[in-house]
Amino acid sequence: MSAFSPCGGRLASLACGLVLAAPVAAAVHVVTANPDMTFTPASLVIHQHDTVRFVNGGGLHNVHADDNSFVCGLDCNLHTAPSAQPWQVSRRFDRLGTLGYYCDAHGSTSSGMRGEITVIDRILVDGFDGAP
Ligand SMILES: [Cu+2]
Repeated sequence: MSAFSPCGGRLASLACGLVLAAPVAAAVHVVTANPDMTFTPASLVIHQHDTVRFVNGGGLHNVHADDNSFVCGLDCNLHTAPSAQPWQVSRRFDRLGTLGYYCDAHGSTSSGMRGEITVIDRILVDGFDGAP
């Protein structure tokens, strides 16, 4: 309870709490490519800077972003083709908005084995945008 503590007083501790709550750790979400040629969850909402781990749950699959920002199979560099191995790849999402993706073996930019990830701003979600 030192007078010099930034979190000492009653009002100060409220302000201190808000400051400490702001940098929430980025989360990791899992999307599974399934043997029945679906992704689950097919639609996922995440916060900016969160990571999505795509996991092959069985079958010949990869993940290919509609905007070509990533194509991943065994990895996202040299081995991007659909693979039946139990691969896992992780991507961090820094851009706001909705991005669709598909499996090259079973889908396209418009149909088949597809999913979408919507990236929203953490600040707005936490209610610090000053909206009435
Ligand atoms: Cu597939």
